[in-house]
Amino acid sequence: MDNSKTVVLSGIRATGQLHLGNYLGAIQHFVTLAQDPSNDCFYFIANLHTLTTRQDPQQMQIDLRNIVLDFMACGLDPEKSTIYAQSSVPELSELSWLLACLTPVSGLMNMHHFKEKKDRLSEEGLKANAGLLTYPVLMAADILGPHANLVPVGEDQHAHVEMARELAKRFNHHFGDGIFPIPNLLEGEGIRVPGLTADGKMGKSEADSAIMLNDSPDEVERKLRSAVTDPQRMKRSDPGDPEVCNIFTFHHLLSEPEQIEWARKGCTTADIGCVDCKVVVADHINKILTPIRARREELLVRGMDFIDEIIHEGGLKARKIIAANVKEAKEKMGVPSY
Ligand code: AQP
Repeated sequence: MDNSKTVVLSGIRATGQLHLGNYLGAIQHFVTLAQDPSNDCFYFIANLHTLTTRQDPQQMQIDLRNIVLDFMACGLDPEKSTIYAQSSVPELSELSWLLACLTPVSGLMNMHHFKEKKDRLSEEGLKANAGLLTYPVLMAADILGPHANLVPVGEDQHAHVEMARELAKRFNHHFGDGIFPIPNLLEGEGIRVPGLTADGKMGKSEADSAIMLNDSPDEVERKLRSAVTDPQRMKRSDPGDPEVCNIFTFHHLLSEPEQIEWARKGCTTADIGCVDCKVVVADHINKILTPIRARREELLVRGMDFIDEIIHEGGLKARKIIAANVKEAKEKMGVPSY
């Protein structure tokens, strides 16, 4: 490993098809960062994290392969980035234990992500498992394992990266300066792409509320057409409030400033209807998805065996690097392999 490079790391759970939120919040940055030769990029499928909420062995393996296919359709090159499955690196679970012993339980219980997922499970009559509680510790191991410097993630994951930073500082303070680099988020706020339905989020398990990367142009238009807008705007002639409208958030994410102003003004004066706004957003989304769809088709012609090969090779490479770092961390903590 070339120590002069910036180590970039990020992961995606194997919980379904990738969606526009994954692309805009994370994958587009993966692709840009991977094009910079001063970066060494590690992108993985967090299949151990998947187990915290889903435990369907066959489906997880299908999702994992499809995500790697989509990574490549979005423009990642396995020759330039290390693409692997979390489960190929058992040392991550070992590091997670070391870090868990430095983590107060209260901090984990207060994590917004934990509370939200726990509530969603309880709505389905299910209980949160201990893995869900310790999710951020395993994520810290994912980040600190390859000595990551930069972690491109959407806004929902920022608190987890903050915890990884705290754990790196705590570890270094107790066991030796400079053992783990302190990982940084990408500069800027981080984005959250909203869902399309009233109470849904843009997530992998919410097909109606999310635009999937493999949705057809017609599906994108259909989903946008039925998306919620300002609930107070009942008729075309009613002025709307863009600040409470998810479609306006899409304009902020995808449109040029003049078009954002057109949408804001047109909505508040009732000069344009919600359908006018939605047509423009659907068009922006289809422009992003068209080349991804085309590349996925090209890749699929090769079958899926080459995807297995990529995951296998990436796993070997990532494991070699991470295992050496975890060995050092164990030794510093006084628990070497005897
Ligand atoms: N809506 C989003 N906006 C911006 N970024 C997002 N990300 C996810 N959703 C949005 C970013 O994508 C990366 C991987 O996300 P994940 O696999 O942890 O989350 P998910 O796609 O929401 O999948 P879940 O949690 O597995 O789905 P559900 O909850 O539907 O079961 C991260 O960088 C994340 O920030």
